[in-house]
Amino acid sequence: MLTRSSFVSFAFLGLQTACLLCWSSVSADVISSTFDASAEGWTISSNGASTTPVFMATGGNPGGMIQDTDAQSGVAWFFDAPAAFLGDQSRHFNHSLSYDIRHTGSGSLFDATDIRLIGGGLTLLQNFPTLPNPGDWTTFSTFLNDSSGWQVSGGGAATNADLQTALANVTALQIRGEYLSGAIGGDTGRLDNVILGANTAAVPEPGTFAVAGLMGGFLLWRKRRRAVATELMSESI
Ligand SMILES: [Ca+2]
Ligand SMILES: [Ca+2]
Repeated sequence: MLTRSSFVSFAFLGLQTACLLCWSSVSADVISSTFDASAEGWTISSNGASTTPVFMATGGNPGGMIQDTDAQSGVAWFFDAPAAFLGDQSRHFNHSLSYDIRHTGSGSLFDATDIRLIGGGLTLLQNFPTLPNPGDWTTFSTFLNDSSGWQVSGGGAATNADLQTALANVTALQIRGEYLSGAIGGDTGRLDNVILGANTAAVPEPGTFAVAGLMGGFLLWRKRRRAVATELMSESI
């Protein structure tokens, strides 16, 4: 027979499981390129005749990486993501996007758009306030929400609705590969560890709030119930 205390235990176990599912669903669908054995379908844009990156089996962060060398003046060139990062990425709204960049060559670095996310008729831009450390791997990371500095090309700050529209049908995801002014043929950009969906933003999603609220309520109720029981027990001694 299911006693009251065992029912409460079952209910608590259920809530714990529900919470674990909330968090584990985030890491179950991570998309990544670590270039362990190939260029994984990445291409190059806005770099003159160069449209394919060079795969390097070593020198990455760690292991393999991809790179390309500046072949066109006037615009920064981009690494373009393959099909795995495109299409319906709605589930990654409010999730993280990160990657590692390393560039070679000496000279002054220039500020420019770092990520272009194109989809649903929108081009969303991310311009990080920092530049890669010369000669070192530098990790760049953002979240796909309205609190992370995304801008609509030709418009203002991107809203959550803009992010959701673009993510519903991503047609291009581009990461800047060029950071040095001038130096055609002399500066090389390297990319490793592109990871989409590894983390959620600090503010929990509504579903998580609901479960957390239920758990908090239950724990408060159980604490009060135990306090009453202890009080009754001390009175009976
Ligand atoms: Ca690697
Ligand atoms: Ca350059």
